[in-house]
Amino acid sequence: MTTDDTTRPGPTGAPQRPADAAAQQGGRLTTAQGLRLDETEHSLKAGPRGPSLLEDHHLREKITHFDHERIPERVVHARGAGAYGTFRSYGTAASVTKARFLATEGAETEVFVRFSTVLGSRGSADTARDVRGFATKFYTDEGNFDLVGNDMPVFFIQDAIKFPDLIHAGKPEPDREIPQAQSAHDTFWDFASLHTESTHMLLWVMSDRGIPRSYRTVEGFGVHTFRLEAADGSTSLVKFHWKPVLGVHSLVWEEAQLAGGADPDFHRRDLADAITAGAYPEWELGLQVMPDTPDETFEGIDLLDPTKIVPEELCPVQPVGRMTLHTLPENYFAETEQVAFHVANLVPGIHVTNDPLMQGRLFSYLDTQITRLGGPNFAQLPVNRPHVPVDDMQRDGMHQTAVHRGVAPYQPNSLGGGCPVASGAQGYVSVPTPVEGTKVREAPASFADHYSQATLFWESMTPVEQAHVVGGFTFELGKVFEAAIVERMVGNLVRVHPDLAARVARGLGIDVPDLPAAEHGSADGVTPSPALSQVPREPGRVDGRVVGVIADDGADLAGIAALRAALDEHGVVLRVVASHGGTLRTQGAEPVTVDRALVTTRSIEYDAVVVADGAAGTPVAGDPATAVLLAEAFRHGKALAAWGDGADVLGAAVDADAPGVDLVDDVDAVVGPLLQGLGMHRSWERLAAIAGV
Ligand code: HDD
Repeated sequence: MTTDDTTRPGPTGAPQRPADAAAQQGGRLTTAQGLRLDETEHSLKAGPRGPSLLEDHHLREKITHFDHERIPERVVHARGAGAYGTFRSYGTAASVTKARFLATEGAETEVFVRFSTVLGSRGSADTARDVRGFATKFYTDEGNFDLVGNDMPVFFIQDAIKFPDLIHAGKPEPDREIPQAQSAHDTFWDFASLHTESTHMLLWVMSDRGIPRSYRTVEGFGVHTFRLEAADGSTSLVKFHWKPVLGVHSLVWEEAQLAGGADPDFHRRDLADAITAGAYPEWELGLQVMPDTPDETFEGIDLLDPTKIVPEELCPVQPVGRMTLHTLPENYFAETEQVAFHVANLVPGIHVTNDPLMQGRLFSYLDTQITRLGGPNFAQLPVNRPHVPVDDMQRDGMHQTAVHRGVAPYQPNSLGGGCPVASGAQGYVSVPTPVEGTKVREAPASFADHYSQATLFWESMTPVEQAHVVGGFTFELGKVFEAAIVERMVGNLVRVHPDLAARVARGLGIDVPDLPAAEHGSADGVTPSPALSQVPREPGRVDGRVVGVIADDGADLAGIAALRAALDEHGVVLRVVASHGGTLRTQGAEPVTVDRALVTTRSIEYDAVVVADGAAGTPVAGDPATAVLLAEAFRHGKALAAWGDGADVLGAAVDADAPGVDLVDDVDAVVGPLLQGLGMHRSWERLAAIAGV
């Protein structure tokens, strides 16, 4: 899905590379030692037909470097895309934290954000059903603060010691190394069904949240409860939330699967195209602030349990600042691949809690970077370097790029004038919380509640969203071969809600496991949280959305120009889809550039599709690919419209009486319904009818 009107379409409508993209570092080709080379086409040989010579240093240097171009991919979150931006504080957080980048009104802090999937390898498809990582590095004037979160507010496990088990179960199975980037296989559901604390998270992943429309439309969550400390020393327990200004939107499952094949870079491309076109993605950062009580609970919810949310209706999210992503990395490897986040990168006023998942993470990130980035000096890489002076006493090690001066990298010293000196109370001081206890391998009793919030999530979904959750479980469990695993999992779903279990069991063609009534999940006593639903109550922003218009030579090109102008006013991008690339011509009208030929496109590229007057009877109307495109857009709940005889083409492919399908006489009448449809993201009524709910 692209908003890249700055790039011209190529011969078949695919965008062309900007002209300046060919520039390298400089004008002359050299070796790594700066020696100018005569050429790089032929190795040095003993005669044109002779063997290559060992003395060809250029050949050996070039190939040796190439042989070592890859570094280990991240053990999780290997596939990602990033961007730089700016965070601007509203100053409203000053009452709860002394962190300057939050507490100071108007303070601007540079950030780097990396979005990711969790399970897939670096080259896997973006639209796999999965959790999305949402990691933000704030280069604050007090040092780097990393908020290493996800697009879901809970997690599969309550204790970091289970993380290797979770990931071993979710990654491709060890014998054949399949399936790639998918949880729809036996080992994942074996673990998930036996490890019932995952159930709440499973509902999130099987819901529409597991297949976001774009990185620009995901929420972000710090997941854990943090302890914030204000300037007066008072503390609160806080959860971080990122709210996308464009709203929270998802794909539908078939769309996600199609995108996985037709455009595996769907989310990466979308982020890059939006930023290139100046449609900068934005999020508001918000806090749920709860009292720092000795039992660390809020309204009975254990704040140290990362499988629990605090519903926004119980504790509203208070906005504290806004982040705008405006600059793309120039080099994927140097920046997006080498960025290293760490939950332990904190600044004064922000502290960790004893959440056992968070505690384990405090160890893991530094440890993994040492392997992944080849030693302990990765903080010197440009993308990781703080934007404040660094005066540490770390020395040497692999890939040391600093030339440290002086002879006294130790404390106390007199040879270095005592420098660098510690800052005392002006530095990072841990909140003096009391710690005592008997050594045990145990969880608190409240962690044993594995179902109540899964039920809360289920109850908070609209019927069409519930149908999608059922579809998610049915698909994934339908891919599991071991019947006992499927049965065990459906039994767990009974504990969430018997209706959910019955519908999944029906889809799988199995009986619902017979559990004692006392173990059945129930909506009794559950107060749904409407904030968890993604169905918009009113139309949201439409800028950056993409409308495809189907046309061919002879179509109403003046109408297309008028439609483009009308949509442009709302920041909506129009793309002309035709039977061929190049240009469309109609007598008496200005020619129109084709953005996508049918052969290079698929329905997934458009949020809405329109058929132009004059399209009937043309090659584009007769091509079966057009009928497929329209039928897919219809099934995916997208706004559809046609003017003039375009109605014949649309009406032949889809049910023209269905909600969100508008056949009109004049192109002007297309605009209103289109904007309404785009603002609602989907025709929820049509999706509900398709799902039979
Ligand atoms: Fe993690 C990467 C988020 C639990 C161990 N994690 C990683 C990234 C994100 C998260 C967004 C990618 C960062 C990037 O873009 O470079 N992880 C989470 C969240 C968790 C979580 C929200 C639970 C609330 N993670 C978690 C646990 C452990 C790890 C419990 C280990 C005990 N995570 C890692 C890691 C990674 C990582 C192995 C892999 C690459 C990296 O760190 O830099 O250390």
